[in-house]
Amino acid sequence: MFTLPELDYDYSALSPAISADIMQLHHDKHHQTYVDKLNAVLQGSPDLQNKTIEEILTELDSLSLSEETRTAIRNNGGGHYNHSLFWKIMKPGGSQPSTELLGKINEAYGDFDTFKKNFAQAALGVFGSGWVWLLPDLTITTTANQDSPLLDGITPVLGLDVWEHAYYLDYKNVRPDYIAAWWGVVDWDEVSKHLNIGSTV
Ligand code: MN3
Repeated sequence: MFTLPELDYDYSALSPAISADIMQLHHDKHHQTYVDKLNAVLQGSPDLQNKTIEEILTELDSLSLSEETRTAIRNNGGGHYNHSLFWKIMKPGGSQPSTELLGKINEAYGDFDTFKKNFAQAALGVFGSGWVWLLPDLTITTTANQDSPLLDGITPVLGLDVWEHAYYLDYKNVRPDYIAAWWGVVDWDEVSKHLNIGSTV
């Protein structure tokens, strides 16, 4: 059975970038619902119950399941995995990218601001609900709904939730302001960890 992971910080700790109201609703209601629905659908698939969520999503296309079950796992398992990563790559006050990580980003994008502009542009290009991701090769991609890059066998290193439930209470429909504020709570040391590179600034 999957469980809702505890946050490493208080609901109010990411404010004003993300308010306590959003964090509580997002974690306690939205994420909990993905976990509950995932567990409910796995009741009918005992062979999947000992797998990690990463394994389930990576193998999903090749598993012998009804389309209804596959879709329910894709949505709710994706929701569980995506949000679990999202909470981890944020921390109060954020952190700066290490010299090594910055070097890699500069190599790929020219400079950090250009990277951020590209990432924000991708986030603004998500029509409706979805996510924007940074992948291990430092490319940026987006997914719809709760689809995870893991469905393609790729473990993301950074993700931004651009569903309206992630920002509407604080920013109404102004997604660019949410994205701009979110940079201030990104924990780049955690991103470095996912990339297996040093986290010393
Ligand atoms: Mn969400």
